Amino acid sequence: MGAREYTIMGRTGITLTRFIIETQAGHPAATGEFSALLAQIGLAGKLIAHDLRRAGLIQILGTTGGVNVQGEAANETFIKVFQYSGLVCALASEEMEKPVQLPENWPHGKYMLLFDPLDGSSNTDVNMPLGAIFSILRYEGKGGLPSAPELVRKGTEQVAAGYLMYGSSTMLVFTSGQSVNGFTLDPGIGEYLLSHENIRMPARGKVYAVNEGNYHKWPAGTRRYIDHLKESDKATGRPYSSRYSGCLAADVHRMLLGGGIYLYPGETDKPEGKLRLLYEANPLAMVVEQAGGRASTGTMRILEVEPKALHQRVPLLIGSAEDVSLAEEFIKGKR
Ligand code: FBP
Repeated sequence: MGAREYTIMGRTGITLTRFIIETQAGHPAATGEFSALLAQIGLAGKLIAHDLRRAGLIQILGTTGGVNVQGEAANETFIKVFQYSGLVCALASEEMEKPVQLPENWPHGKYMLLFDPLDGSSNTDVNMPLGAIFSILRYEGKGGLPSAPELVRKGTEQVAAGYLMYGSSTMLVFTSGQSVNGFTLDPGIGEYLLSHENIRMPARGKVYAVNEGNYHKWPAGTRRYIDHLKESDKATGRPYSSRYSGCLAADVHRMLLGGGIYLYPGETDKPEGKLRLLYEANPLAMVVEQAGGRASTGTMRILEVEPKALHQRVPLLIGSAEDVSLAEEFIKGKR
């Protein structure tokens, strides 16, 4: 069931809160903690969207003296929304070297939240799409707060993941391991309404997103794959169109709805690429896989990558299953 005009009839158009309650009803053991956590992410999204919409007006330009003001502001918002929420026992941001210090003598939840507070930072002062990406893990440890190494977990251990997208409208898209659903913020009522129910990704697309400015830094297999996409061949829908927004969340959102592939490949002198495994690749890989797509390093499934460090980077190929499989063949030198 793809995206469709949301109406009040049927499930589309229902509020995020009702959707979460209905989903929770299917989990008798649910304590409501997870629902509250998702609702808090929605709140962070509303607050940041509000700031971003006014940014141009109050002249809060993206970079002042090299400091990513909006990235820091978004980071602060996530921390304010969660630090005293009692919903998490660990909070780690892509913007911070170490996890956020949570107050000791304060109630904690059983979830660990890893987040990229403002994705697409190069878009901040040019009014182009921005996003935020989140990954949710359950802490199984006994008592006390998890240490930083306990956040370094394989993508397959995520219990939920998703992203916020600040485009022409603000959207929250997430999965908790079953379907992928998208909610659009109706600023008039300040509510997220279900607008994209049970998103299924087309098996193959017609667009690709990559920073071709790095072409000469790529290994031969990656270059051959991008060349292949640009050759003319009606039967395979080539040439593909190039669509690179500078915001990973926005590009993946496009692929989720219309198919295609986003790549931030490894480079000959930087084989691990640019993107962060725990904050960017793992959560988006969970979303895309639940929608029928694939996410790979070029040689292995992103969610199977054994992480070694909180801020480790990983090459990322993500999108329609057939497109990612073909890209892997080129990168593995089979084509
Ligand atoms: P940030 O988290 O620092 O924004 O980096 C991620 C990102 O901005 C992605 O959103 C985007 O796809 C990519 O980096 C753009 O990188 P480049 O400018 O090197 O193409």
